[in-house]
Amino acid sequence: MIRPHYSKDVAEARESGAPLVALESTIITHGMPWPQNLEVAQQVEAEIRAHGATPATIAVLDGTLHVGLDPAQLETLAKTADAAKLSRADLAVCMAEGRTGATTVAATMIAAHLAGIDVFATGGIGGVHQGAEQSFDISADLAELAQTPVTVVCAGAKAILDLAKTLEVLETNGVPVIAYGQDHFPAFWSATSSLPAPLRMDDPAMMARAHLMRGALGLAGGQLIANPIPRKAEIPSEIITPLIAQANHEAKIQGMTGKAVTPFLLSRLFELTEGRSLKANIALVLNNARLAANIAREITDQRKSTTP
Ligand code: PSU
Ligand code: MN
Repeated sequence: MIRPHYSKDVAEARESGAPLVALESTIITHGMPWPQNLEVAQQVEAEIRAHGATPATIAVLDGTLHVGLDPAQLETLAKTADAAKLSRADLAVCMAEGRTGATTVAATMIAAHLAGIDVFATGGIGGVHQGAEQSFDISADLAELAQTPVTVVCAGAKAILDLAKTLEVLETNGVPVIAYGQDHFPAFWSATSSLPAPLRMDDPAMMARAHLMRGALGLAGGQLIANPIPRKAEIPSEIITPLIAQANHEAKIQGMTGKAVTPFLLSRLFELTEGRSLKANIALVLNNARLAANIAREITDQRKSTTP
């Protein structure tokens, strides 16, 4: 197996068995505009450190798979306007060709697992797009959750997706979807939705226990933790719903397909909501970073206490 390049911090944490939290980089290159993308990436890393874990931002730089970026590398990536978007299908090709790319949820899970990292924090996952019955557009993130044993903390999924179908596909593929502290599935901008969450947990220690239990059962695949956006940062649905409809309509009439669809919708929503979506995004990503750090610490502690 290939050995990724570890940053100094990540290498030290791995050696001492300290808790680590993986972070994706597509949110930096294709999810937020410069320079807020860099500021948010730095804040998320700081939040994970403040909660007792080491952040490991994952990306491919000039063909090398990096697990943990130093501050200069993070800044370079945030400024790379033409970075590729790497999902499972693209990762090996980008590395073979010596190019630079940012990892999606799917590719970040692959790299995290390779590095022995159990927990990964992000904003929103990819899912089943609206109109998927025509377009067949279903994110590779869902298949990855079904096969790679990493616990992914997100704020649910954006309503650019069909949330009900997304939950159905996750259920079909045996992915536990666990809402944190509430009975309903959170919907990224909104703390709740009309959809009941398949599972609920109120304690990060139990999420850690379930993660270890899946491993002990030899089950492939990860867990999806759906952590609601803090209430004070929510965007009311009467504001966001028509803008999502507009963005989806524009994607359709412009003939967007494949991996271009999600980045197009994300950047249109940033434009359409102006500052508001960015503020909400920052609040929810930081909230996810905190929960992920707590789960990672619990996993480390529970492993120690059961290893003789
Ligand atoms: N949804 C968001 N923000 C994001 C993404 C999705 O709300 O940044 C990014 C993530 O990297 C996710 C990817 O893994 O888009 C999914 O892309 P696709 O739908 O093409 O699989
Ligand atoms: Mn897609």
